[in-house]
Amino acid sequence: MTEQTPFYVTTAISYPNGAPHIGHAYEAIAADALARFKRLDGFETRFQTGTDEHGQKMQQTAEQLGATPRELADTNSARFRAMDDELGISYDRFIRTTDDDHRAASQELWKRMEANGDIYLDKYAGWYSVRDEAYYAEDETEVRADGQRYSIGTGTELTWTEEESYFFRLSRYQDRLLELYRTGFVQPEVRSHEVASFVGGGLQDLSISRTTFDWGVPVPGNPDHVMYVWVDALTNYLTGLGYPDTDDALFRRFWPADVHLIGKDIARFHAVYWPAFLMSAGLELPRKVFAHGFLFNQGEKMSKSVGNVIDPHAMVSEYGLDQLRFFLLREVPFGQDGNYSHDAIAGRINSDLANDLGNLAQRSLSMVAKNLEGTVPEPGEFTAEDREMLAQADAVVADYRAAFDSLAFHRGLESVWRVIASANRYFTAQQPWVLRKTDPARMATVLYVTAEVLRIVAVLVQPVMPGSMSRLLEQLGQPEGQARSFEALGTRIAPGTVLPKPSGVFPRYEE
Ligand code: ME8
Repeated sequence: MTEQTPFYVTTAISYPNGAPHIGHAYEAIAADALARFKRLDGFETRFQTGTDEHGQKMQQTAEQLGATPRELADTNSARFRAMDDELGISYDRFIRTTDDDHRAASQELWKRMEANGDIYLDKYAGWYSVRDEAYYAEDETEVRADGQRYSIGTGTELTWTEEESYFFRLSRYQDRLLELYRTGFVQPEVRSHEVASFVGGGLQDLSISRTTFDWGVPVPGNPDHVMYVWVDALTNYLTGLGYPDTDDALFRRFWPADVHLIGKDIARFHAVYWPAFLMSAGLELPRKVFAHGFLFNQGEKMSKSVGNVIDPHAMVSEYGLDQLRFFLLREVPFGQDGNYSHDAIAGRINSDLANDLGNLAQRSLSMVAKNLEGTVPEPGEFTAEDREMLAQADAVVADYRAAFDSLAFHRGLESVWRVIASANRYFTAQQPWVLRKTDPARMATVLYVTAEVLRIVAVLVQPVMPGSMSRLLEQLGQPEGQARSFEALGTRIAPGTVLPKPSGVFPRYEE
């Protein structure tokens, strides 16, 4: 057995101050597709997601609802976890920042930063957004007609905050951070430029504790303070590997993380604060921070007040799980903003899934069932067309892998669908239903080639549509395990393989 290479992917951990929405589902699905892809591609993969439960926003929301923050967190964290389970998210750990092991991890990180001389006590006076759990400098704010002050970047309301606070010497890390951005640490490029210009503009030290509420991790040695929620939130990526025990098998195997997958609104926290904390604590940096775009509802930002927030559960019920997963990853170039609309998803279900892939499978496999006793035939000598078809399917593996490794899911899927389109043209041109009478041996070869192309497609698309590709692979006589791994892509489907009775994998969407 060859030694597997470790791969650690994380999502952002969501605020459980309300129910999950489609933006949360989008991030979970993308990270899941990446984790499944790496597993199938032979990596020992660890995948972590969860909920970010401390801070002023949680405390305030709980007060408004007449609940304790803990009750609010328990209720909504369970909803996030239920969403993940419904979406088939294959996480290895669902972390909650109220988990016992997380307090120790956050406090240890703090102590390490303190030991490095990077933490001092002073007074904070400035603007704070509870919605964003973020501090903003004066020039990042504006006063609107209502006389209130808002964040220019996010439009959230700000409150003037003045209190004793511990500070982190972020200003010390400016040069090292700028150096880091030159290595491609932040992706896509547009986000890298954004953070580099923020850091290049000069860094203020960061307020990292609060005294006006108590829902958080206590600061070591001063229980009047709780940590700024982002300090403990970011630490979750370490907690899940057994930190502070750096000899823990998980920590040794999986740190540093290969990629933190997050949304573009929190790039600053992951690309500026987080690497600075880690440098200060003397820990290795994650290899990559990838910020995806935002999903909009027909071009509009989703918000509770507009009433256009999309519930992932309703989407799954309406369209089907794999259909939703496919749509989100195929439609939106990963890293850019994207749009959801009913017409777009219904269109993709009917064209890409039902027509292109579903029909190809149905047409070819039902011919195998009817004319070849449901058994993969021994092919005759391949014609130029057969060889070309197989060569195209073989070649897509490298493109797909390259696309997924750079998180360009849409590009990977697009390349597979080009093969499916060719296979449909090939099938139509070869007319196996005519060959059935005129040249059955040739028909068998055409059906063999088509089954082999379908096998390659189904193996590749598993990370995106695990359930339906599993059913398709079942119909192609490929048992779970090794036969479905990417390593098996190089071995042709075996003549003599007995296939179960075929049934449709992708129903059409009917209004
Ligand atoms: O930011 N489209 O939590 P969160 C796409 N707790 N992605 C979206 C989105 C949308 N419409 N709305 C939100 C937090 N997201 C912190 C993270 S990590 C140590 C702490 C994404 O619940 C968002 O960008 O506000 C983020 O990556 C994730 O959902 C959780 O957002």
